[in-house]
Amino acid sequence: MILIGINRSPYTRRVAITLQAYGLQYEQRDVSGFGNREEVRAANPLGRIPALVLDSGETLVDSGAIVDHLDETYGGDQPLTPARGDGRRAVLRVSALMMGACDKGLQAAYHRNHVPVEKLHQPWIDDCLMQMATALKAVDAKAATGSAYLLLGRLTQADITTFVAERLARGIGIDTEAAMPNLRALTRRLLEEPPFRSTEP
Ligand SMILES: N[C@@H](CCC(=O)N[C@@H](CS)C(=O)NCC(=O)O)C(=O)O
Repeated sequence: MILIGINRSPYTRRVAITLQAYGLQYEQRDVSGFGNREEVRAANPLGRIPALVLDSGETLVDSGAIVDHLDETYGGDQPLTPARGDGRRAVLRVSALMMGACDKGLQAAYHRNHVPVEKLHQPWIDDCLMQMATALKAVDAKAATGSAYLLLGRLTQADITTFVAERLARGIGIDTEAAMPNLRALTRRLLEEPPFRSTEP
């Protein structure tokens, strides 16, 4: 399999961590949506990373669809997102919050980076960052037990999406140490595990 994208992208890193958590071999092409438009569009007409080229040649796009395929194919009876029931709903809820938090963080970052200085609208940036922080705080409350994983007593997609969202939040200036200390402690622990450590950009 070939993973298209750089791990600085939270969505790409989510897929990279998932591939490694399942013990899968893959190659990675370090390309970004803005820096390598042609190569990215050849894999994904929307021009976004990640994309995953399967051994059959088929290309999957969007991190949610990719991890769903990996769960179905390699997850056995303990996929990172459970196949059904309360556990599935709980993991999907955290994953949706954390992927949405990444969306909001990147909207703020794109506005900062792609809009001429005289057109910057700080209230919009502040609002996006506030939405991201509020979602992270909701997950911080879940991490308050201090257990190694957020849900189900084992690694799930809830931990992976939380990990990448916290990393992005820190990168764009949210003080997660002060505002979400439980969540920060969780991501420190996760970083000790090989799939998290080896995907550090
Ligand atoms: N919902 C998508 C989001 C992917 C996404 O927004 N990727 C960013 C990189 S972090 C990107 O390629 N942005 C370039 C663009 O939107 O033009 C997913 O989960 O894969």
